[in-house]
Amino acid sequence: MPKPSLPKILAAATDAARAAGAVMRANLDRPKRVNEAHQHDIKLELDVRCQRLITRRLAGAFPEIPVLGEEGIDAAAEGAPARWVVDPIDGTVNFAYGIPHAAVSIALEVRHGRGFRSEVGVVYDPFMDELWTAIRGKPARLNGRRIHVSTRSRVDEAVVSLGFAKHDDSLNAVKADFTDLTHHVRKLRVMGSAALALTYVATGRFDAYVEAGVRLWDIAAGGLIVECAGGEFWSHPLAGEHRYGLVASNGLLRRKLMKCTSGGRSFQTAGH
Ligand code: LIP
Repeated sequence: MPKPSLPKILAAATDAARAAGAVMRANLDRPKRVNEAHQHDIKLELDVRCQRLITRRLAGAFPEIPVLGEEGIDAAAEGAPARWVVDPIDGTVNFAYGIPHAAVSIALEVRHGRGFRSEVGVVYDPFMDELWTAIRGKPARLNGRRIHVSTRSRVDEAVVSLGFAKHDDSLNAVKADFTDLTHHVRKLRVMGSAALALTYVATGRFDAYVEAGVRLWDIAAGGLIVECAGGEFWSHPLAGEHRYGLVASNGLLRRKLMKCTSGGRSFQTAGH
Protein backbone atom coordinates (compact mmCIF):
# COMPACT_ATOMS: atom_id res chain seq x y z
CA MET A 1 0.00 0.00 0.00
CA PRO A 2 1.49 3.40 -0.95
CA LYS A 3 2.11 5.60 2.10
CA PRO A 4 -1.07 7.71 2.46
CA SER A 5 -0.84 11.50 2.57
CA LEU A 6 -1.27 12.39 6.25
CA PRO A 7 -3.02 15.70 5.48
CA LYS A 8 -5.52 13.78 3.33
CA ILE A 9 -5.90 11.22 6.12
CA LEU A 10 -6.61 14.09 8.53
CA ALA A 11 -9.19 15.56 6.16
CA ALA A 12 -11.00 12.23 5.84
CA ALA A 13 -10.99 11.66 9.61
CA THR A 14 -12.25 15.19 10.21
CA ASP A 15 -15.10 14.73 7.71
CA ALA A 16 -16.11 11.43 9.32
CA ALA A 17 -15.91 12.84 12.84
CA ARG A 18 -18.08 15.83 11.99
CA ALA A 19 -20.65 13.57 10.28
CA ALA A 20 -20.92 11.33 13.35
CA GLY A 21 -20.93 14.38 15.61
CA ALA A 22 -23.98 15.72 13.78
CA VAL A 23 -25.82 12.47 14.56
CA MET A 24 -24.84 12.77 18.23
CA ARG A 25 -26.02 16.38 18.39
CA ALA A 26 -29.35 15.52 16.77
CA ASN A 27 -29.98 12.67 19.23
CA LEU A 28 -28.70 14.02 22.56
CA ASP A 29 -32.19 14.73 23.94
CA ARG A 30 -34.03 11.96 22.11
CA PRO A 31 -34.86 8.48 23.47
CA LYS A 32 -32.02 6.08 22.67
CA ARG A 33 -32.14 2.34 22.05
CA VAL A 34 -29.88 0.50 24.52
CA ASN A 35 -28.16 -2.58 23.09
CA GLU A 36 -26.42 -3.56 26.35
CA ALA A 37 -26.57 -2.22 29.92
CA HIS A 38 -24.01 -3.16 32.57
CA GLN A 39 -23.28 -1.83 36.07
CA HIS A 40 -20.68 0.67 34.79
CA ASP A 41 -21.29 0.72 31.04
CA ILE A 42 -23.96 1.16 28.39
CA LYS A 43 -23.83 0.33 24.70
CA LEU A 44 -26.27 2.12 22.38
CA GLU A 45 -27.65 1.38 18.95
CA LEU A 46 -26.31 4.85 18.12
CA ASP A 47 -22.76 3.68 18.89
CA VAL A 48 -23.17 1.09 16.12
CA ARG A 49 -24.90 3.53 13.76
CA CYS A 50 -22.15 6.14 14.20
CA GLN A 51 -19.34 3.64 13.67
CA ARG A 52 -21.02 2.43 10.47
CA LEU A 53 -21.30 6.04 9.27
CA ILE A 54 -17.66 6.75 10.12
CA THR A 55 -16.54 3.53 8.43
CA ARG A 56 -18.44 4.40 5.24
CA ARG A 57 -16.91 7.90 5.12
CA LEU A 58 -13.37 6.62 5.76
CA ALA A 59 -13.72 3.77 3.25
CA GLY A 60 -14.90 6.27 0.63
CA ALA A 61 -11.54 8.04 0.91
CA PHE A 62 -9.23 5.15 1.84
CA PRO A 63 -10.87 1.79 1.05
CA GLU A 64 -7.62 -0.05 1.71
CA ILE A 65 -7.34 0.94 5.38
CA PRO A 66 -9.25 -1.34 7.84
CA VAL A 67 -11.05 -0.15 10.97
CA LEU A 68 -10.42 -1.26 14.56
CA GLY A 69 -13.39 0.17 16.41
CA GLU A 70 -15.27 -0.16 19.65
CA GLU A 71 -18.32 -1.45 17.75
CA GLY A 72 -16.49 -3.83 15.43
CA ILE A 73 -12.99 -4.76 14.28
CA ASP A 74 -12.09 -5.55 10.66
CA ALA A 75 -10.28 -8.89 10.53
CA ALA A 76 -7.58 -7.18 8.44
CA ALA A 77 -6.84 -4.62 11.15
CA GLU A 78 -4.29 -6.74 13.06
CA GLY A 79 -2.07 -7.55 10.09
CA ALA A 80 -2.44 -4.33 8.08
CA PRO A 81 0.39 -1.77 7.69
CA ALA A 82 -2.05 0.91 8.86
CA ARG A 83 -5.46 0.97 10.53
CA TRP A 84 -8.12 3.40 11.69
CA VAL A 85 -8.84 3.26 15.43
CA VAL A 86 -12.37 4.52 16.06
CA ASP A 87 -14.51 5.26 19.07
CA PRO A 88 -17.75 6.51 17.54
CA ILE A 89 -19.09 7.88 20.81
CA ASP A 90 -16.56 8.24 23.63
CA GLY A 91 -18.47 9.01 26.80
CA THR A 92 -21.42 6.82 25.90
CA VAL A 93 -22.91 6.79 29.40
CA ASN A 94 -22.87 10.61 29.44
CA PHE A 95 -24.51 10.67 26.02
CA ALA A 96 -27.09 8.04 27.01
CA TYR A 97 -28.11 10.22 29.97
CA GLY A 98 -28.29 13.40 27.90
CA ILE A 99 -25.09 14.85 29.38
CA PRO A 100 -23.44 16.88 26.59
CA HIS A 101 -19.88 15.71 27.32
CA ALA A 102 -18.92 13.08 24.74
CA ALA A 103 -16.83 12.98 21.57
CA VAL A 104 -15.96 11.14 18.38
CA SER A 105 -12.39 9.82 18.41
CA ILE A 106 -10.60 8.72 15.21
CA ALA A 107 -6.89 7.90 14.88
CA LEU A 108 -4.76 6.51 12.11
CA GLU A 109 -2.23 4.03 13.49
CA VAL A 110 0.75 2.89 11.41
CA ARG A 111 2.82 -0.21 12.14
CA HIS A 112 5.80 0.77 14.31
CA GLY A 113 8.31 -1.77 15.59
CA ARG A 114 6.33 -4.78 16.85
CA GLY A 115 3.17 -2.73 17.29
CA PHE A 116 1.36 0.32 16.00
CA ARG A 117 1.71 4.06 16.66
CA SER A 118 -0.76 6.88 16.13
CA GLU A 119 0.27 9.20 13.29
CA VAL A 120 -2.97 11.22 12.94
CA GLY A 121 -5.58 11.98 15.59
CA VAL A 122 -8.98 13.69 15.55
CA VAL A 123 -11.30 14.23 18.52
CA TYR A 124 -14.57 16.08 17.94
CA ASP A 125 -16.92 17.35 20.65
CA PRO A 126 -20.14 18.11 18.74
CA PHE A 127 -21.78 19.85 21.69
CA MET A 128 -19.06 22.49 22.07
CA ASP A 129 -18.19 22.30 18.35
CA GLU A 130 -14.56 21.74 19.34
CA LEU A 131 -12.36 19.84 16.91
CA TRP A 132 -8.90 18.76 18.05
CA THR A 133 -6.45 17.57 15.40
CA ALA A 134 -2.87 16.32 15.34
CA ILE A 135 -0.34 14.90 12.89
CA ARG A 136 2.73 13.38 14.58
CA GLY A 137 5.62 15.84 14.60
CA LYS A 138 3.38 18.87 14.07
CA PRO A 139 1.58 21.14 16.59
CA ALA A 140 -1.79 20.00 17.91
CA ARG A 141 -4.69 22.28 17.07
CA LEU A 142 -8.13 23.13 18.43
CA ASN A 143 -10.43 24.48 15.69
CA GLY A 144 -7.29 25.25 13.72
CA ARG A 145 -5.59 27.19 16.53
CA ARG A 146 -2.32 25.80 17.96
CA ILE A 147 -2.65 24.55 21.53
CA HIS A 148 -0.18 23.73 24.30
CA VAL A 149 -0.36 21.98 27.64
CA SER A 150 -0.35 24.07 30.84
CA THR A 151 2.80 25.22 32.58
CA ARG A 152 1.51 24.67 36.10
CA SER A 153 4.10 22.74 38.15
CA ARG A 154 2.61 23.00 41.65
CA VAL A 155 0.43 20.12 42.75
CA ASP A 156 -1.71 22.46 44.87
CA GLU A 157 -2.56 24.46 41.73
CA ALA A 158 -3.28 21.41 39.57
CA VAL A 159 -6.66 20.38 38.18
CA VAL A 160 -6.42 16.62 37.70
CA SER A 161 -8.93 14.38 35.92
CA LEU A 162 -9.40 10.76 36.89
CA GLY A 163 -11.36 8.12 34.99
CA PHE A 164 -13.37 5.37 36.59
CA ALA A 165 -13.55 2.61 33.99
CA LYS A 166 -15.72 -0.48 34.08
CA HIS A 167 -14.07 -3.26 36.06
CA ASP A 168 -13.38 -3.64 39.77
CA ASP A 169 -9.56 -3.71 39.37
CA SER A 170 -9.51 -0.36 37.60
CA LEU A 171 -12.20 1.16 39.83
CA ASN A 172 -10.28 0.20 42.97
CA ALA A 173 -6.96 1.47 41.60
CA VAL A 174 -8.33 4.90 40.79
CA LYS A 175 -10.53 5.10 43.91
CA ALA A 176 -7.46 4.84 46.15
CA ASP A 177 -5.65 7.58 44.24
CA PHE A 178 -8.78 9.73 44.18
CA THR A 179 -8.84 9.69 48.00
CA ASP A 180 -5.14 10.49 48.27
CA LEU A 181 -5.04 13.24 45.66
CA THR A 182 -8.12 15.08 46.93
CA HIS A 183 -6.18 16.79 49.70
CA HIS A 184 -3.20 17.79 47.57
CA VAL A 185 -4.54 19.17 44.28
CA ARG A 186 -6.68 22.23 43.60
CA LYS A 187 -9.50 20.14 42.14
CA LEU A 188 -10.25 16.65 40.87
CA ARG A 189 -12.56 16.13 37.91
CA VAL A 190 -14.27 12.92 36.74
CA MET A 191 -15.94 13.73 33.43
CA GLY A 192 -16.60 10.34 31.76
CA SER A 193 -14.77 10.72 28.44
CA ALA A 194 -11.15 9.64 28.09
CA ALA A 195 -10.81 11.31 24.69
CA LEU A 196 -11.97 14.67 26.03
CA ALA A 197 -9.88 14.36 29.20
CA LEU A 198 -6.83 13.92 26.96
CA THR A 199 -7.73 16.89 24.75
CA TYR A 200 -8.34 18.98 27.87
CA VAL A 201 -4.80 18.17 29.04
CA ALA A 202 -3.52 19.12 25.57
CA THR A 203 -5.42 22.41 25.77
CA GLY A 204 -4.20 23.28 29.26
CA ARG A 205 -7.64 22.92 30.86
CA PHE A 206 -6.51 19.90 32.87
CA ASP A 207 -2.93 19.50 34.12
CA ALA A 208 -3.05 15.70 34.25
CA TYR A 209 -5.38 12.78 33.59
CA VAL A 210 -5.07 9.26 34.99
CA GLU A 211 -7.16 6.17 34.25
CA ALA A 212 -6.67 2.43 34.54
CA GLY A 213 -8.68 0.24 32.19
CA VAL A 214 -9.45 2.28 29.08
CA ARG A 215 -9.51 0.79 25.59
CA LEU A 216 -7.25 1.65 22.66
CA TRP A 217 -10.08 3.42 20.79
CA ASP A 218 -10.66 5.75 23.78
CA ILE A 219 -7.08 7.05 23.72
CA ALA A 220 -5.41 6.48 20.32
CA ALA A 221 -6.26 9.97 19.04
CA GLY A 222 -6.16 11.89 22.34
CA GLY A 223 -2.77 10.49 23.34
CA LEU A 224 -1.19 11.79 20.13
CA ILE A 225 -2.90 15.16 20.60
CA VAL A 226 -1.36 15.44 24.10
CA GLU A 227 2.11 14.64 22.72
CA CYS A 228 1.73 17.14 19.85
CA ALA A 229 0.71 19.77 22.42
CA GLY A 230 3.99 19.33 24.30
CA GLY A 231 2.62 17.01 26.97
CA GLU A 232 3.53 13.58 28.25
CA PHE A 233 1.42 10.48 27.49
CA TRP A 234 2.23 7.17 29.18
CA SER A 235 0.20 4.05 28.52
CA HIS A 236 0.72 0.45 29.57
CA PRO A 237 -1.13 -2.67 28.37
CA LEU A 238 -3.38 -4.35 30.93
CA ALA A 239 -5.09 -7.73 30.92
CA GLY A 240 -7.87 -7.76 28.34
CA GLU A 241 -8.03 -6.99 24.63
CA HIS A 242 -6.73 -3.52 23.71
CA ARG A 243 -6.93 -2.46 27.42
CA TYR A 244 -4.56 0.10 28.92
CA GLY A 245 -3.62 2.13 31.95
CA LEU A 246 -2.62 5.69 31.20
CA VAL A 247 -1.15 8.84 32.67
CA ALA A 248 -1.26 12.05 30.63
CA SER A 249 0.15 15.30 31.94
CA ASN A 250 1.72 18.61 31.05
CA GLY A 251 5.10 16.92 31.64
CA LEU A 252 5.69 18.70 34.95
CA LEU A 253 3.45 16.88 37.40
CA ARG A 254 3.35 13.09 36.98
CA ARG A 255 6.04 12.21 39.54
CA LYS A 256 4.86 14.89 41.97
CA LEU A 257 1.31 13.53 41.78
CA MET A 258 2.52 9.94 42.24
CA LYS A 259 4.29 11.00 45.46
CA CYS A 260 0.97 12.29 46.81
CA THR A 261 -0.59 8.82 46.54
CA SER A 262 -0.02 5.75 48.69
CA GLY A 263 1.53 3.59 46.00
CA GLY A 264 0.02 5.38 43.05
CA ARG A 265 -1.89 2.31 41.94
CA SER A 266 -3.50 3.88 38.91
CA PHE A 267 -0.21 5.53 38.01
CA GLN A 268 1.53 2.15 38.34
CA THR A 269 -0.83 0.60 35.84
CA ALA A 270 0.71 2.95 33.32
CA GLY A 271 3.95 1.15 34.03
CA HIS A 272 5.75 4.21 35.32
C1 LIP B 1 -15.43 5.51 28.25
C2 LIP B 1 -14.13 6.24 28.53
C3 LIP B 1 -14.04 6.67 29.99
C4 LIP B 1 -14.13 5.45 30.88
C5 LIP B 1 -15.45 4.74 30.62
C6 LIP B 1 -15.60 4.34 29.16
P1 LIP B 1 -16.82 4.74 26.13
O1 LIP B 1 -15.43 5.09 26.90
O2 LIP B 1 -14.06 7.37 27.71
O3 LIP B 1 -12.84 7.32 30.24
O4 LIP B 1 -14.03 5.86 32.22
O5 LIP B 1 -15.50 3.57 31.41
O6 LIP B 1 -14.62 3.38 28.86
O7 LIP B 1 -17.19 3.35 26.59
O8 LIP B 1 -17.84 5.74 26.52
O9 LIP B 1 -16.45 4.77 24.68
